[in-house]
Amino acid sequence: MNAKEVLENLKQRFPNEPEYHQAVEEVLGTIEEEYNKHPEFEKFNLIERLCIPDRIYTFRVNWIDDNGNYRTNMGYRVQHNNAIGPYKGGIRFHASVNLSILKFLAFEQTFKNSLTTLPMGGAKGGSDFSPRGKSAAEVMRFCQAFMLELWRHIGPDTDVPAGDIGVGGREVGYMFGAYKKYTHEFSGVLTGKGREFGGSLIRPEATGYGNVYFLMEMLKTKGTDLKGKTCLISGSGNVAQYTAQKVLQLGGKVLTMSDSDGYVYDPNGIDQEKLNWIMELKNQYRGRIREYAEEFEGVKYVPGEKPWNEVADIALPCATQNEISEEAAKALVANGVMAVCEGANMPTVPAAIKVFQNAKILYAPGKASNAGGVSVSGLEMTQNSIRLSWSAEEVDAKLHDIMLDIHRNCVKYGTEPDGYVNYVKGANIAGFMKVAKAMMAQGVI
Ligand code: NDP
Ligand code: 2IT
Repeated sequence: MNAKEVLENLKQRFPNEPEYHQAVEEVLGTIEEEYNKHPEFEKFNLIERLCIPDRIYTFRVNWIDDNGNYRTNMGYRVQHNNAIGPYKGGIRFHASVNLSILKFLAFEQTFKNSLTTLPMGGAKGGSDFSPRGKSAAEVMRFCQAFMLELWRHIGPDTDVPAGDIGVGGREVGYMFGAYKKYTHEFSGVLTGKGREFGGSLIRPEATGYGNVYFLMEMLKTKGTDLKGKTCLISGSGNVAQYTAQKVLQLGGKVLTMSDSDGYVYDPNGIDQEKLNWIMELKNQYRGRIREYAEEFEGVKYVPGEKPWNEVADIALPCATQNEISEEAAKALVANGVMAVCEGANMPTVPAAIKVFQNAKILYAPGKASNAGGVSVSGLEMTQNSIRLSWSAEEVDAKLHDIMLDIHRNCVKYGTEPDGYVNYVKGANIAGFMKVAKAMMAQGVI
Protein backbone atom coordinates (compact mmCIF):
# COMPACT_ATOMS: atom_id res chain seq x y z
CA MET A 1 0.00 0.00 0.00
CA ASN A 2 1.21 3.54 -0.65
CA ALA A 3 0.90 6.31 1.93
CA LYS A 4 -2.53 7.53 0.80
CA GLU A 5 -4.01 4.02 0.78
CA VAL A 6 -2.63 3.33 4.25
CA LEU A 7 -4.26 6.47 5.60
CA GLU A 8 -7.65 5.72 4.02
CA ASN A 9 -7.46 2.18 5.30
CA LEU A 10 -6.64 3.33 8.85
CA LYS A 11 -9.57 5.76 8.79
CA GLN A 12 -11.92 2.95 7.85
CA ARG A 13 -10.58 0.44 10.35
CA PHE A 14 -10.37 2.90 13.25
CA PRO A 15 -13.17 5.34 12.40
CA ASN A 16 -13.56 7.19 15.68
CA GLU A 17 -9.96 8.23 16.22
CA PRO A 18 -9.57 11.72 14.71
CA GLU A 19 -6.41 12.71 16.63
CA TYR A 20 -4.70 9.50 15.52
CA HIS A 21 -5.66 10.14 11.87
CA GLN A 22 -4.44 13.73 12.16
CA ALA A 23 -0.99 12.71 13.45
CA VAL A 24 -0.58 9.96 10.84
CA GLU A 25 -1.70 12.24 8.02
CA GLU A 26 0.80 14.93 9.02
CA VAL A 27 3.71 12.50 8.90
CA LEU A 28 2.66 10.64 5.74
CA GLY A 29 2.02 13.93 3.96
CA THR A 30 5.68 14.95 4.29
CA ILE A 31 7.75 11.79 3.79
CA GLU A 32 6.48 10.70 0.36
CA GLU A 33 9.46 11.97 -1.63
CA GLU A 34 11.94 10.20 0.63
CA TYR A 35 9.81 7.07 0.87
CA ASN A 36 9.61 6.78 -2.92
CA LYS A 37 13.40 6.54 -3.06
CA HIS A 38 13.11 3.21 -1.23
CA PRO A 39 10.97 0.75 -3.21
CA GLU A 40 11.86 -1.97 -0.68
CA PHE A 41 9.74 -0.16 1.93
CA GLU A 42 6.56 -0.70 -0.07
CA LYS A 43 7.40 -4.35 -0.70
CA PHE A 44 7.58 -4.94 3.05
CA ASN A 45 4.46 -2.89 3.75
CA LEU A 46 6.54 -0.70 5.99
CA ILE A 47 4.23 2.29 6.31
CA GLU A 48 1.25 0.33 7.51
CA ARG A 49 3.39 -1.61 9.94
CA LEU A 50 4.85 1.64 11.26
CA CYS A 51 1.47 3.35 11.69
CA ILE A 52 -0.29 0.60 13.65
CA PRO A 53 0.89 0.17 17.26
CA ASP A 54 2.68 -3.07 18.15
CA ARG A 55 0.12 -3.64 20.92
CA ILE A 56 -2.32 -1.85 23.21
CA TYR A 57 -3.23 -2.76 26.77
CA THR A 58 -6.62 -1.59 28.00
CA PHE A 59 -7.72 -2.17 31.56
CA ARG A 60 -10.18 -1.13 34.25
CA VAL A 61 -8.83 0.74 37.28
CA ASN A 62 -10.81 0.63 40.52
CA TRP A 63 -10.02 2.85 43.48
CA ILE A 64 -11.80 4.25 46.53
CA ASP A 65 -12.31 8.00 46.97
CA ASP A 66 -12.14 9.88 50.28
CA ASN A 67 -15.87 9.43 50.84
CA GLY A 68 -15.63 5.67 50.55
CA ASN A 69 -17.13 5.51 47.04
CA TYR A 70 -15.85 2.81 44.68
CA ARG A 71 -14.69 4.52 41.48
CA THR A 72 -13.88 3.16 38.03
CA ASN A 73 -11.58 4.60 35.39
CA MET A 74 -10.02 3.25 32.21
CA GLY A 75 -6.28 2.65 31.94
CA TYR A 76 -4.23 2.23 28.76
CA ARG A 77 -0.72 1.67 27.49
CA VAL A 78 -0.05 1.95 23.76
CA GLN A 79 3.27 0.30 22.85
CA HIS A 80 3.75 1.71 19.42
CA ASN A 81 7.19 0.69 18.17
CA ASN A 82 10.41 -0.69 19.71
CA ALA A 83 12.61 -0.95 16.62
CA ILE A 84 15.32 1.34 18.01
CA GLY A 85 14.98 0.80 21.77
CA PRO A 86 12.61 -0.11 24.61
CA TYR A 87 9.14 1.46 24.45
CA LYS A 88 9.34 4.93 26.00
CA GLY A 89 6.80 7.68 26.60
CA GLY A 90 4.70 9.46 29.15
CA ILE A 91 1.50 8.75 31.03
CA ARG A 92 -1.37 11.22 30.88
CA PHE A 93 -4.13 11.58 33.47
CA HIS A 94 -6.90 13.80 32.13
CA ALA A 95 -10.66 13.46 31.75
CA SER A 96 -10.29 13.70 27.95
CA VAL A 97 -7.96 10.68 27.62
CA ASN A 98 -9.12 8.06 25.12
CA LEU A 99 -7.49 5.64 22.69
CA SER A 100 -7.42 8.10 19.81
CA ILE A 101 -5.42 10.61 21.86
CA LEU A 102 -3.02 8.00 23.22
CA LYS A 103 -2.50 6.43 19.78
CA PHE A 104 -1.63 9.84 18.32
CA LEU A 105 0.76 10.52 21.18
CA ALA A 106 2.46 7.10 20.93
CA PHE A 107 2.83 7.50 17.16
CA GLU A 108 4.39 10.96 17.56
CA GLN A 109 6.60 9.71 20.36
CA THR A 110 8.15 7.09 18.06
CA PHE A 111 9.48 9.74 15.66
CA LYS A 112 10.36 12.17 18.43
CA ASN A 113 12.40 9.56 20.25
CA SER A 114 14.12 8.63 17.02
CA LEU A 115 15.17 12.29 16.61
CA THR A 116 16.76 12.46 20.07
CA THR A 117 19.70 10.28 18.92
CA LEU A 118 19.08 8.03 21.97
CA PRO A 119 17.94 4.38 21.77
CA MET A 120 14.24 4.67 22.65
CA GLY A 121 11.11 3.28 20.99
CA GLY A 122 7.72 4.99 21.24
CA ALA A 123 4.79 4.50 23.65
CA LYS A 124 2.17 6.43 25.58
CA GLY A 125 -0.28 5.55 28.32
CA GLY A 126 -2.78 7.09 30.63
CA SER A 127 -6.21 7.21 32.11
CA ASP A 128 -9.39 9.27 31.97
CA PHE A 129 -8.86 9.87 35.70
CA SER A 130 -8.81 13.62 36.36
CA PRO A 131 -6.49 14.69 39.19
CA ARG A 132 -8.35 18.03 39.34
CA GLY A 133 -10.01 18.45 42.73
CA LYS A 134 -8.68 15.13 44.06
CA SER A 135 -6.87 14.92 47.39
CA ALA A 136 -3.25 13.74 47.53
CA ALA A 137 -4.46 10.52 49.16
CA GLU A 138 -6.91 9.89 46.31
CA VAL A 139 -4.18 10.50 43.73
CA MET A 140 -1.91 8.08 45.56
CA ARG A 141 -4.58 5.36 45.71
CA PHE A 142 -5.34 5.87 42.04
CA CYS A 143 -1.67 5.63 41.04
CA GLN A 144 -1.31 2.40 43.02
CA ALA A 145 -4.45 0.93 41.44
CA PHE A 146 -3.25 1.96 37.96
CA MET A 147 0.13 0.34 38.52
CA LEU A 148 -1.47 -2.83 39.90
CA GLU A 149 -2.33 -3.63 36.28
CA LEU A 150 0.43 -1.81 34.38
CA TRP A 151 3.44 -3.34 36.16
CA ARG A 152 3.15 -6.61 34.18
CA HIS A 153 3.68 -4.82 30.89
CA ILE A 154 6.61 -2.52 31.66
CA GLY A 155 10.23 -2.83 32.79
CA PRO A 156 13.57 -1.03 32.44
CA ASP A 157 14.39 -2.91 29.20
CA THR A 158 10.79 -3.34 28.03
CA ASP A 159 8.82 -0.14 28.43
CA VAL A 160 9.73 2.91 30.52
CA PRO A 161 6.86 5.34 31.28
CA ALA A 162 7.22 8.93 32.52
CA GLY A 163 5.00 11.99 33.09
CA ASP A 164 2.72 13.99 30.81
CA ILE A 165 -0.41 16.08 31.44
CA GLY A 166 -1.63 15.42 34.99
CA VAL A 167 1.39 13.27 35.82
CA GLY A 168 4.37 15.02 37.42
CA GLY A 169 6.96 14.15 40.05
CA ARG A 170 4.31 13.34 42.66
CA GLU A 171 2.47 10.81 40.51
CA VAL A 172 5.68 9.26 39.13
CA GLY A 173 6.83 8.81 42.75
CA TYR A 174 3.60 7.03 43.75
CA MET A 175 3.71 4.80 40.66
CA PHE A 176 7.38 3.99 41.24
CA GLY A 177 6.63 3.06 44.86
CA ALA A 178 3.80 0.79 43.77
CA TYR A 179 5.92 -0.88 41.04
CA LYS A 180 8.67 -1.55 43.56
CA LYS A 181 6.21 -3.07 46.02
CA TYR A 182 4.48 -5.31 43.47
CA THR A 183 7.65 -6.56 41.77
CA HIS A 184 10.16 -6.55 44.65
CA GLU A 185 12.55 -4.81 42.31
CA PHE A 186 14.28 -1.43 42.38
CA SER A 187 14.99 -0.46 38.79
CA GLY A 188 14.86 2.50 36.43
CA VAL A 189 11.38 1.53 35.28
CA LEU A 190 10.02 5.10 35.23
CA THR A 191 11.73 8.39 34.48
CA GLY A 192 11.03 11.75 36.04
CA LYS A 193 11.63 10.18 39.46
CA GLY A 194 12.64 12.18 42.53
CA ARG A 195 16.36 12.93 42.59
CA GLU A 196 16.80 10.93 45.82
CA PHE A 197 15.78 7.69 44.10
CA GLY A 198 17.34 7.80 40.67
CA GLY A 199 15.75 10.83 39.03
CA SER A 200 17.97 12.90 36.77
CA LEU A 201 18.75 16.50 37.57
CA ILE A 202 17.20 18.84 34.97
CA ARG A 203 14.42 16.33 34.03
CA PRO A 204 11.69 18.65 35.44
CA GLU A 205 13.14 21.56 33.45
CA ALA A 206 14.07 19.60 30.34
CA THR A 207 11.04 19.96 28.07
CA GLY A 208 10.73 23.70 28.60
CA TYR A 209 14.47 24.38 28.43
CA GLY A 210 14.81 22.22 25.33
CA ASN A 211 11.91 24.04 23.71
CA VAL A 212 13.68 27.37 24.16
CA TYR A 213 17.08 25.98 23.06
CA PHE A 214 15.35 24.90 19.86
CA LEU A 215 13.69 28.30 19.49
CA MET A 216 17.09 30.00 19.85
CA GLU A 217 18.46 27.89 17.00
CA MET A 218 15.53 28.87 14.80
CA LEU A 219 16.00 32.55 15.66
CA LYS A 220 19.70 32.23 14.87
CA THR A 221 18.84 31.30 11.27
CA LYS A 222 17.29 34.78 11.07
CA GLY A 223 20.28 36.40 12.71
CA THR A 224 18.44 37.22 15.93
CA ASP A 225 17.82 35.96 19.47
CA LEU A 226 15.38 36.34 22.36
CA LYS A 227 16.56 39.66 23.79
CA GLY A 228 13.63 42.02 24.13
CA LYS A 229 11.24 39.67 22.29
CA THR A 230 7.70 39.34 23.64
CA CYS A 231 6.26 35.82 24.06
CA LEU A 232 2.78 34.34 24.41
CA ILE A 233 2.86 31.12 26.41
CA SER A 234 -0.17 28.85 26.85
CA GLY A 235 -0.45 26.45 29.77
CA SER A 236 0.97 26.90 33.26
CA GLY A 237 2.07 23.33 33.99
CA ASN A 238 5.48 21.71 33.77
CA VAL A 239 6.34 22.58 30.17
CA ALA A 240 4.95 26.13 30.30
CA GLN A 241 6.74 26.94 33.58
CA TYR A 242 10.20 25.97 32.42
CA THR A 243 9.68 27.40 28.95
CA ALA A 244 8.89 30.70 30.67
CA GLN A 245 11.93 30.40 32.95
CA LYS A 246 14.35 29.86 30.07
CA VAL A 247 12.77 32.67 28.00
CA LEU A 248 13.37 35.01 30.95
CA GLN A 249 16.96 33.80 31.42
CA LEU A 250 17.68 34.57 27.78
CA GLY A 251 16.23 38.07 27.88
CA GLY A 252 12.70 37.56 26.53
CA LYS A 253 9.46 38.94 27.99
CA VAL A 254 6.57 36.61 28.90
CA LEU A 255 3.17 38.24 28.44
CA THR A 256 0.72 35.38 28.99
CA MET A 257 0.16 32.02 30.65
CA SER A 258 -3.06 30.00 30.81
CA ASP A 259 -4.92 26.96 32.08
CA SER A 260 -8.02 25.18 30.86
CA ASP A 261 -10.23 27.95 32.28
CA GLY A 262 -8.63 30.98 30.58
CA TYR A 263 -5.47 33.07 30.29
CA VAL A 264 -3.75 35.96 32.05
CA TYR A 265 -2.12 38.87 30.18
CA ASP A 266 0.48 40.84 32.11
CA PRO A 267 1.63 43.93 30.16
CA ASN A 268 4.52 44.38 32.62
CA GLY A 269 5.72 40.85 31.90
CA ILE A 270 5.72 37.73 34.07
CA ASP A 271 9.18 38.02 35.64
CA GLN A 272 11.03 35.32 37.63
CA GLU A 273 9.50 36.41 40.93
CA LYS A 274 5.97 36.25 39.53
CA LEU A 275 6.79 32.95 37.84
CA ASN A 276 7.88 31.55 41.21
CA TRP A 277 4.48 32.58 42.50
CA ILE A 278 2.79 30.72 39.63
CA MET A 279 4.92 27.63 40.27
CA GLU A 280 3.86 27.58 43.90
CA LEU A 281 0.23 28.20 42.96
CA LYS A 282 0.20 25.36 40.43
CA ASN A 283 2.60 22.82 41.92
CA GLN A 284 1.77 23.17 45.62
CA TYR A 285 -1.72 24.62 45.97
CA ARG A 286 -2.99 23.33 42.61
CA GLY A 287 -4.78 26.63 42.14
CA ARG A 288 -6.15 28.37 39.02
CA ILE A 289 -4.31 30.90 36.81
CA ARG A 290 -7.17 33.38 37.41
CA GLU A 291 -5.69 33.94 40.88
CA TYR A 292 -2.62 35.56 39.28
CA ALA A 293 -4.78 38.44 38.06
CA GLU A 294 -6.12 38.89 41.60
CA GLU A 295 -2.58 38.93 43.05
CA PHE A 296 -0.75 41.30 40.67
CA GLU A 297 -1.56 44.86 39.51
CA GLY A 298 -2.62 45.64 35.97
CA VAL A 299 -3.18 42.04 34.86
CA LYS A 300 -6.06 41.08 32.58
CA TYR A 301 -7.78 37.69 32.99
CA VAL A 302 -9.70 36.40 29.98
CA PRO A 303 -11.91 33.43 30.89
CA GLY A 304 -12.65 30.73 28.33
CA GLU A 305 -10.14 32.03 25.77
CA LYS A 306 -6.65 31.20 24.54
CA PRO A 307 -3.93 33.89 24.33
CA TRP A 308 -3.44 33.88 20.54
CA ASN A 309 -5.21 37.17 19.81
CA GLU A 310 -2.61 39.12 21.77
CA VAL A 311 0.25 40.89 19.96
CA ALA A 312 3.75 39.38 20.40
CA ASP A 313 6.90 38.31 18.56
CA ILE A 314 6.78 34.63 19.51
CA ALA A 315 4.12 32.04 20.41
CA LEU A 316 4.95 29.03 22.60
CA PRO A 317 1.95 26.68 22.92
CA CYS A 318 2.61 24.51 25.99
CA ALA A 319 -0.83 23.22 27.08
CA THR A 320 -2.46 20.57 24.90
CA GLN A 321 -3.31 19.31 21.39
CA ASN A 322 -5.27 21.39 18.87
CA GLU A 323 -5.12 24.61 20.87
CA ILE A 324 -4.15 26.81 17.87
CA SER A 325 -7.02 26.94 15.38
CA GLU A 326 -6.77 28.25 11.82
CA GLU A 327 -8.35 31.55 12.95
CA ALA A 328 -5.88 31.83 15.82
CA ALA A 329 -2.98 31.23 13.42
CA LYS A 330 -4.27 33.96 11.11
CA ALA A 331 -4.55 36.35 14.05
CA LEU A 332 -0.98 35.57 15.16
CA VAL A 333 0.39 36.13 11.65
CA ALA A 334 -1.64 39.33 11.20
CA ASN A 335 -0.17 40.57 14.50
CA GLY A 336 3.36 39.97 13.24
CA VAL A 337 4.45 36.82 15.06
CA MET A 338 7.86 35.66 13.76
CA ALA A 339 8.16 32.22 15.41
CA VAL A 340 5.91 29.48 16.80
CA CYS A 341 7.70 26.78 18.78
CA GLU A 342 5.62 23.93 20.21
CA GLY A 343 6.18 22.78 23.78
CA ALA A 344 2.98 20.72 23.68
CA ASN A 345 2.27 17.74 21.42
CA MET A 346 0.36 18.67 18.23
CA PRO A 347 -1.04 21.97 19.58
CA THR A 348 -1.51 23.37 16.06
CA VAL A 349 -4.33 22.11 13.81
CA PRO A 350 -3.26 21.17 10.23
CA ALA A 351 -4.88 24.23 8.61
CA ALA A 352 -3.08 26.49 11.08
CA ILE A 353 0.29 24.86 10.25
CA LYS A 354 -0.39 25.77 6.60
CA VAL A 355 -1.07 29.38 7.64
CA PHE A 356 2.32 29.60 9.38
CA GLN A 357 4.19 27.91 6.55
CA ASN A 358 2.53 30.00 3.83
CA ALA A 359 3.51 33.12 5.79
CA LYS A 360 7.07 31.69 5.87
CA ILE A 361 7.45 32.26 9.59
CA LEU A 362 9.57 29.97 11.78
CA TYR A 363 7.39 27.05 12.88
CA ALA A 364 8.64 24.04 14.89
CA PRO A 365 6.50 20.92 15.43
CA GLY A 366 6.49 19.49 18.95
CA LYS A 367 8.17 16.26 17.97
CA ALA A 368 11.31 18.32 17.35
CA SER A 369 11.00 21.23 19.77
CA ASN A 370 9.60 19.40 22.81
CA ALA A 371 11.94 16.40 22.52
CA GLY A 372 14.11 17.72 25.36
CA GLY A 373 11.90 16.09 28.00
CA VAL A 374 12.18 12.57 26.67
CA SER A 375 15.85 13.17 25.87
CA VAL A 376 16.64 13.77 29.53
CA SER A 377 14.43 10.77 30.33
CA GLY A 378 16.80 8.81 28.10
CA LEU A 379 19.74 10.28 30.01
CA GLU A 380 18.00 9.26 33.27
CA MET A 381 17.81 5.68 31.93
CA THR A 382 21.53 5.79 31.16
CA GLN A 383 22.38 7.07 34.65
CA ASN A 384 20.19 4.37 36.23
CA SER A 385 21.90 1.68 34.13
CA ILE A 386 25.39 2.74 35.12
CA ARG A 387 24.22 3.53 38.70
CA LEU A 388 25.68 7.02 38.65
CA SER A 389 24.21 10.48 38.57
CA TRP A 390 25.50 13.39 36.57
CA SER A 391 25.64 17.04 37.62
CA ALA A 392 22.99 19.50 36.48
CA GLU A 393 25.56 21.23 34.26
CA GLU A 394 26.48 17.96 32.57
CA VAL A 395 22.87 17.01 31.86
CA ASP A 396 21.98 20.50 30.68
CA ALA A 397 24.96 20.51 28.30
CA LYS A 398 23.91 17.14 26.86
CA LEU A 399 20.32 18.38 26.49
CA HIS A 400 21.57 21.47 24.67
CA ASP A 401 23.67 19.36 22.29
CA ILE A 402 20.72 17.08 21.53
CA MET A 403 18.45 20.03 20.72
CA LEU A 404 21.12 21.45 18.37
CA ASP A 405 21.40 18.07 16.71
CA ILE A 406 17.65 17.85 16.17
CA HIS A 407 17.66 21.35 14.72
CA ARG A 408 20.52 20.44 12.36
CA ASN A 409 18.60 17.39 11.15
CA CYS A 410 15.45 19.45 10.54
CA VAL A 411 17.47 21.91 8.45
CA LYS A 412 19.19 19.06 6.59
CA TYR A 413 15.98 17.31 5.54
CA GLY A 414 13.56 20.23 5.58
CA THR A 415 15.21 23.06 3.62
CA GLU A 416 13.14 23.93 0.56
CA PRO A 417 14.50 25.26 -2.78
CA ASP A 418 13.76 28.86 -1.75
CA GLY A 419 15.72 28.41 1.50
CA TYR A 420 12.66 28.23 3.81
CA VAL A 421 13.09 25.51 6.42
CA ASN A 422 10.05 23.26 6.61
CA TYR A 423 10.70 21.91 10.10
CA VAL A 424 7.70 19.56 9.90
CA LYS A 425 9.11 17.84 6.84
CA GLY A 426 12.66 17.82 8.23
CA ALA A 427 11.63 16.30 11.56
CA ASN A 428 9.36 13.71 9.97
CA ILE A 429 11.90 12.51 7.42
CA ALA A 430 14.78 12.36 9.90
CA GLY A 431 12.62 10.60 12.52
CA PHE A 432 11.03 8.22 10.03
CA MET A 433 14.18 7.05 8.21
CA LYS A 434 15.94 5.79 11.32
CA VAL A 435 12.94 3.74 12.49
CA ALA A 436 12.25 2.49 8.96
CA LYS A 437 15.82 1.29 8.45
CA ALA A 438 15.82 -0.48 11.83
CA MET A 439 12.54 -2.21 10.99
CA MET A 440 13.85 -3.33 7.60
CA ALA A 441 16.96 -4.78 9.22
CA GLN A 442 14.93 -6.70 11.81
CA GLY A 443 12.63 -8.48 9.37
CA VAL A 444 8.86 -8.74 9.34
CA ILE A 445 7.88 -9.63 12.89
P1 NDP B 1 0.77 19.68 33.03
O1 NDP B 1 -0.32 18.80 33.49
O2 NDP B 1 1.90 20.00 33.93
O3 NDP B 1 0.17 21.06 32.51
C1 NDP B 1 -0.78 21.10 31.51
C2 NDP B 1 -1.22 22.54 31.31
O4 NDP B 1 -2.06 22.62 30.16
C3 NDP B 1 -2.07 23.06 32.46
O5 NDP B 1 -1.90 24.44 32.55
C4 NDP B 1 -3.46 22.67 32.02
O6 NDP B 1 -4.49 23.44 32.59
C5 NDP B 1 -3.39 22.94 30.54
N1 NDP B 1 -4.34 22.07 29.83
C6 NDP B 1 -4.39 20.72 29.89
N2 NDP B 1 -5.40 20.25 29.14
C7 NDP B 1 -5.98 21.34 28.62
C8 NDP B 1 -7.07 21.50 27.75
N3 NDP B 1 -7.78 20.47 27.29
N4 NDP B 1 -7.39 22.78 27.39
C9 NDP B 1 -6.68 23.84 27.85
N5 NDP B 1 -5.65 23.74 28.69
C10 NDP B 1 -5.29 22.50 29.06
O7 NDP B 1 1.31 18.99 31.67
P2 NDP B 1 2.68 19.24 30.90
O8 NDP B 1 3.12 20.64 31.06
O9 NDP B 1 3.59 18.15 31.23
O10 NDP B 1 2.21 18.99 29.38
C11 NDP B 1 1.81 20.05 28.51
C12 NDP B 1 1.98 19.60 27.08
O11 NDP B 1 3.36 19.29 26.83
C13 NDP B 1 1.20 18.35 26.67
O12 NDP B 1 0.83 18.47 25.31
C14 NDP B 1 2.24 17.24 26.81
O13 NDP B 1 1.93 16.14 26.01
C15 NDP B 1 3.47 17.97 26.30
N6 NDP B 1 4.77 17.41 26.68
C16 NDP B 1 5.08 17.19 27.98
C17 NDP B 1 6.33 16.71 28.32
C18 NDP B 1 6.77 16.53 29.72
O14 NDP B 1 7.92 16.19 29.92
N7 NDP B 1 5.92 16.75 30.71
C19 NDP B 1 7.31 16.37 27.27
C20 NDP B 1 6.90 16.73 25.93
C21 NDP B 1 5.67 17.20 25.68
P3 NDP B 1 -5.39 22.83 33.81
O15 NDP B 1 -4.51 22.94 35.01
O16 NDP B 1 -6.59 23.69 33.84
O17 NDP B 1 -5.68 21.41 33.44
O1 2IT C 1 5.49 13.80 25.25
C1 2IT C 1 6.57 13.51 25.80
O2 2IT C 1 7.63 13.48 25.17
C2 2IT C 1 6.56 13.26 27.25
N1 2IT C 1 5.51 13.38 27.87
C3 2IT C 1 7.79 12.80 27.94
C4 2IT C 1 8.02 11.32 27.78
C5 2IT C 1 9.16 10.74 28.55
O3 2IT C 1 9.29 9.51 28.48
O4 2IT C 1 9.89 11.46 29.21
